Amino acid sequence: MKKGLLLIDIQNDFLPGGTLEVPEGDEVIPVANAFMEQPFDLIVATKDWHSESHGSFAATHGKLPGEVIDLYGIQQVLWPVHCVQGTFGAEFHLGLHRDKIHAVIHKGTDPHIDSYSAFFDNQRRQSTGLHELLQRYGISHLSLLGLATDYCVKYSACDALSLGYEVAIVASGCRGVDLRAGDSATAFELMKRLGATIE
Ligand code: VGL
Ligand code: ZN
Repeated sequence: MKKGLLLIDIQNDFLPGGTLEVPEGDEVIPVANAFMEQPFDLIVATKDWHSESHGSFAATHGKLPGEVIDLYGIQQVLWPVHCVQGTFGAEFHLGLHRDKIHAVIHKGTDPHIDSYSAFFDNQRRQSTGLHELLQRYGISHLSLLGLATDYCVKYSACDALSLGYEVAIVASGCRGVDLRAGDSATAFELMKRLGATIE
């Protein structure tokens, strides 16, 4: 049984002071660092990695963050500009022990579609390459933590479960956006109902 650790979007823009700051987002960093000391067979981190004027940005549409639009046939919550490729906001937090990370998966690069999941875009058309990578290393068990519980962690966990992985969510290493109060709690419930363990 081979175990992988998946660190979701621990990037400056999702941390306090960032453009899409997740409340208490910085509290996941020590948890991530401690987990990276455990004997995982593969440690993968994702980066939300948007083009300028990405379709998920409110400014791209002259709208305000929080509005919901139809983006090429699917509902899209509009966000502040965040994690633009090559900017400081898209970098991992400096306190994250990046030397322990074996591979980085970029997602959300296509300007026309968002990608909350670490595996596929929101229409499940394009793979990010993560599943192929995990298969190559024979990984069957995944521990997940990072940002944000109610978006990228949730979507990544759901895809991992549907792909047949055993999934453990490290709750102490996750924080949510909670646009609506309770979104993160609902996300934990959903992940559990679909078969993840919450630890
Ligand atoms: C995320 C909103 C927009 C996330 C990414 O990492 O959860 N949320 N882009
Ligand atoms: Zn994003």
